[in-house]
Amino acid sequence: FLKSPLTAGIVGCPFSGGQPKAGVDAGPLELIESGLLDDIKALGYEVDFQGADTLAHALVSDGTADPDIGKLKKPRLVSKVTKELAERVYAHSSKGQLTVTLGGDHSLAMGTVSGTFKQYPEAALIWIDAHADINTPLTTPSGNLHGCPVSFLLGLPGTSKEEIPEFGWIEPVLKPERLVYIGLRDIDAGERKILKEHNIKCFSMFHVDKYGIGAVVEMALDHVGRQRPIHLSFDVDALDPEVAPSTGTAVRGGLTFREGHYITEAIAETGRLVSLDIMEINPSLGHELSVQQTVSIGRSLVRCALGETLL
Ligand code: Z70
Ligand code: MN
Ligand code: MN
Ligand code: MN
Repeated sequence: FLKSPLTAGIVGCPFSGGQPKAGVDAGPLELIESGLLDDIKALGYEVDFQGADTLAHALVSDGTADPDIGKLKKPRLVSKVTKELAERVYAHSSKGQLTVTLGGDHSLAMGTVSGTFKQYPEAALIWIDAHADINTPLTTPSGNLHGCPVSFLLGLPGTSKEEIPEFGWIEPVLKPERLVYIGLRDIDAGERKILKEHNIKCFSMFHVDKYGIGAVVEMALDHVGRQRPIHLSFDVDALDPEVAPSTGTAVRGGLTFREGHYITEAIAETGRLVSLDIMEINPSLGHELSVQQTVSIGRSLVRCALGETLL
């Protein structure tokens, strides 16, 4: 799917508006400053990078008020930023680049997945997370849009143009059978119902323990189909908090360092990765060592997804 010379299109998204904690917007710059671009070049990729603040202009408030819509918080801001992001991701994808989006909170996936699937309508979405992020405007307990991106991409009830015109630009590009989760362990009641109703394949931490990460990734790839382009959306809170502490909603009992990396390596091995998100690194949470550790793991996940450990 990708054109040679292999080029990584890097999109930095300093955005925190999909959740309440400040600081997650500093994730992209920390990743870049730690040397991520040189890492990627060292792997043999050309790098197409527009700046750690690619979306900065979209983040500048134009002064219009953004009251809640139902429970949803900052809906217009999230919509505006993710729409812009979708266009950026599509611009990279349509040039045959492997797009790497650095978040920012996970509401950004409304944009990344929209942009990727515009170029690759038959793609599969592999979502690595402690959370399912599949709440709808009707089910969300928190109103935080980082808990909702998947429902908009699937076009679930409550997300349609008619019901919420503010997000009318999002096309329901995703089919439930092309979506698979790994790492889940904190699901809301409404989400559980949606996952069941739509028969969405979920590998929770129970399954990782039961089958081992190797078998889980094989089953995940079998489920979505082995010939499809892959969008990998990686929320670092899928990892255990002892491994990646600097994130907004840490949940105990997550993926080990190796399990997290194994996922990215196995997907690199397929040769079908077209788009990667690294989300929810918050450098303002935890002590300096925690932050270093979390940024460093974000960076190594990108390297592994781009093939570092394949010989
Ligand atoms: C909860 C909600 C969430 C990330 C927390 C939490 C969602 N299900 N996602 N942290 N990354 O508010 O909808
Ligand atoms: Mn998430
Ligand atoms: Mn999460
Ligand atoms: Mn939340």
